[in-house]
Amino acid sequence: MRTQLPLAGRSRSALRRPLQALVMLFAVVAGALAWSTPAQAHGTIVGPPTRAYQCWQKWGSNHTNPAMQTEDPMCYQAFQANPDTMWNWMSALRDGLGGQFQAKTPDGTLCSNNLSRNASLNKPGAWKTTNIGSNFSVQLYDQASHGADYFKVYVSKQGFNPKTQTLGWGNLDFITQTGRYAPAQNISFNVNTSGYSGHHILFVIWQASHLDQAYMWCSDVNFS
Ligand SMILES: [Cu+2]
Repeated sequence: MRTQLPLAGRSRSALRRPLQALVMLFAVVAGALAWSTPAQAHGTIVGPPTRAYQCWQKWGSNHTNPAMQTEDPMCYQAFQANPDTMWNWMSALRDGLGGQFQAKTPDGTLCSNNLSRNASLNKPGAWKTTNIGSNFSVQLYDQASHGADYFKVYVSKQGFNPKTQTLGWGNLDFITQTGRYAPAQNISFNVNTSGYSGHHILFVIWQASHLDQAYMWCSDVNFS
């Protein structure tokens, strides 16, 4: 037995090298997946941009700029509360709501989709607005191409003030529910409204098609 040990040792180390290479390759692939998965998993409304997406677009590559505090206090407080809200602008989702959006989303948590990690998005204040007309298009960018069972679109009532009031279901006018959309990275649809002026919250629910997975967001718009 003893005389065979050196031979056994050699063959073991000869085996170890390809095994080590395989382990390293696996680690590299797993690391790449860990980085790319959050950024490719889901989507958001990019037009008019949702609160987190707009803050990510405007400040994501410049989020340590002290000017944000005075130029854009709402994005500033969101970054202070949790930068992950912006990095994961595509991940404002909950599974298994069964269409019970109102029952499972308390007043004051609509803009965060009742996700505590995104609570900063519910804060009233001077969120930057996107100018739109009474007829406008809503654009979803979905890196995962889930498709849509439907979108539900609401606009905050005329007289509701997003700068001072927290959004609840009673503050919304239901505008429309769309039909189904096939899986695609970009989905857009038109919305017709009337009677709105000034700063409103556009509230959109996306019921994705691959699972019972619901997204909710607020976009700040200025009807002009
Ligand atoms: Cu997804």
